[in-house]
Amino acid sequence: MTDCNDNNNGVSRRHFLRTAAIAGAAGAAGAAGLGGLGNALIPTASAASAAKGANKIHIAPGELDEYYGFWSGGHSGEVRVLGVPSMRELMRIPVFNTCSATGWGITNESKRILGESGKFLNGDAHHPHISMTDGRYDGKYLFINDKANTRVARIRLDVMKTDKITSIPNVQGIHGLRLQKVPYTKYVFANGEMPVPLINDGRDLENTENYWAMFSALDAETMEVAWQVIVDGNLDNGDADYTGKYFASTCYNSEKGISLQDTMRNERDWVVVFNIERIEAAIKAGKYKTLGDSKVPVLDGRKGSELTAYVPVPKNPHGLNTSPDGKYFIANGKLSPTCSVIEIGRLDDLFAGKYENPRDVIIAEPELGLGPLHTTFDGRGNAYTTLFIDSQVVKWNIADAIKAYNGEKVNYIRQKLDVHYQPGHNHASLTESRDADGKWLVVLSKFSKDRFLPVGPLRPENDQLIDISGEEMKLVHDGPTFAEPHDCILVRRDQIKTKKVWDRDDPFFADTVAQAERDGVNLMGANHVIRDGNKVRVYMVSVAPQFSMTEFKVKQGDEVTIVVTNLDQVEDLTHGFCMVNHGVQMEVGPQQTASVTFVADKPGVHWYYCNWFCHALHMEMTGRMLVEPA
Ligand code: CUK
Ligand code: CUA
Ligand code: CA
Repeated sequence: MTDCNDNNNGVSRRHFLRTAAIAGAAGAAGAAGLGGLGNALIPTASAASAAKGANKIHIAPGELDEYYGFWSGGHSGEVRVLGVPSMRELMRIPVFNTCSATGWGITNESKRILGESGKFLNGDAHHPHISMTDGRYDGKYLFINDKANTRVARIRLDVMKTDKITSIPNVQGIHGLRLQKVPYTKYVFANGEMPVPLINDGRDLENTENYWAMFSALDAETMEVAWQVIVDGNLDNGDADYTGKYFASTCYNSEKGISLQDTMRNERDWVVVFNIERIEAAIKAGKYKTLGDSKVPVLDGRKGSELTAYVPVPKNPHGLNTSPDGKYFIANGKLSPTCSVIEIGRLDDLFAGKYENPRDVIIAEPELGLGPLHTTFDGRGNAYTTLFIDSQVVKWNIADAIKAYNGEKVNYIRQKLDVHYQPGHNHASLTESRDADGKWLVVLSKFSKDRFLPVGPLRPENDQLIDISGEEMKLVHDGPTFAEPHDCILVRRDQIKTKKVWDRDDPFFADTVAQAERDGVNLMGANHVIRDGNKVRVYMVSVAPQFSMTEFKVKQGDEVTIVVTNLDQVEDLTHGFCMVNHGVQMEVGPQQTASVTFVADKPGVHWYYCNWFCHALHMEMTGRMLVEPA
């Protein structure tokens, strides 16, 4: 019997997985690990009973989805756009990766956006978030972090292209990323995860006491780093509140440990709350310094600072999520089976010094199960927390959890649902906004194991769709994904407005248009070959199924720039340009100008062709570059 015929044996396979995960975590944790955590005895609703949901999942051919979903692509470095609830993948948006199809990382337009960091061919995109106005998605931008190369990128949602990428100084590994929600997304908040020396130039390698992590705020419009705040410990995940005043982050490494064991030494780590008002006032008052070559103002938010408050929570917390009613920050326990609920309404008093014990802002600490990582909300007072080790999602009621914390005998757990397997993030529709509508829940499970046809040792992950519109969660769809979406965001389809063809004055290719103007070239018109020393700029247009220029001549060693403007105005009529044997390939959308530069280092005849299928005669859409020997 093969694995995948083993349908009757689901329970024991799950059991095996769970045991393996605990063994793994406990092994890592050593003696101080997971012993004594346990509350896996609450009855679970079976996945097999998840037959019919109240929501309509089947989207017939030709029908459109209700929601856009934006998935981070993890260490593939991209962002993916899905339709929800069909879970059909609609598009991929290259960000920190190179893309053969669109030429991202190859074209001049993308290289300008990638800047110096374009030398990196990899990225690790974790947290996609959409800009907001008054706590509601405004559909303008999507921001995403790059943990691998310490960057933050912005995607324009009108064209679904990356338009800015910023490398963050003074920190290493941007992990948590969230946006200011109110009054609007003025700041993009980015958590530096790995502590490093303040000036990390080799002068101070060994003294880990002098390693620090920082919280960064980028101006969402300019994408410049507005300020940074040094913290104790490190920063993992965070979220902003609905007043615009506070941002909270988990820290799992209060020990500033270097080894895994070190990072689990303390019984408690903390949530650090940033007082944005006070930070802005301190910047205005000039109470900052700068570090090394960086001009970014840096403030000191270490313990004792009036800019921050440190709230102890059980060891090694992970996700931090703001409830859509604006009342709570919820820190997910990870190594503790609990979530810590912080009442945002108490933070003014905390910063005013009215609490002796900062833990007095915690108003509930429900025990949920093993390995709580991330929490999401239905807008009806319920929270949904992923339990990594238990491979479950637990639905719990926040108000009841508060009652239980106050000693009342109430059961705050509403349901536990098996998911497959080892979930990281989960995300309910519109959950990060005031509009949280409690319809769909996506659970991003890290392991798929036996859920799909086996594809070799590397398996897909499994993003499962759960109907949460009724009392009971119902699992309705398995969605295999390639490495490795960490997170996703669901937004109503009317909240996104996309263009069908490019505007000719789009900033995406404005620099190329400016170069054409300097060359006296009308991009919409005739062909031009402009020689400028050994630089040659070749301007042509495309109209299906032809390039206006079917041959041009250059000399061996010339640096050739090809500029193609797609004159087609027809929706969906994208052309491409590929120069054979030159590593050159790009997308040219309707009314777009795109350009690519390479060295014509081989004498001879080199064909180019259109690589996006555009016409019955697409194969014939070709031309020749004739390279004279030097
Ligand atoms: S992290 Cu990946 S499962 Cu980067 Cu949001 Cu929690
Ligand atoms: Cu133009 Cu294919
Ligand atoms: Ca710790």
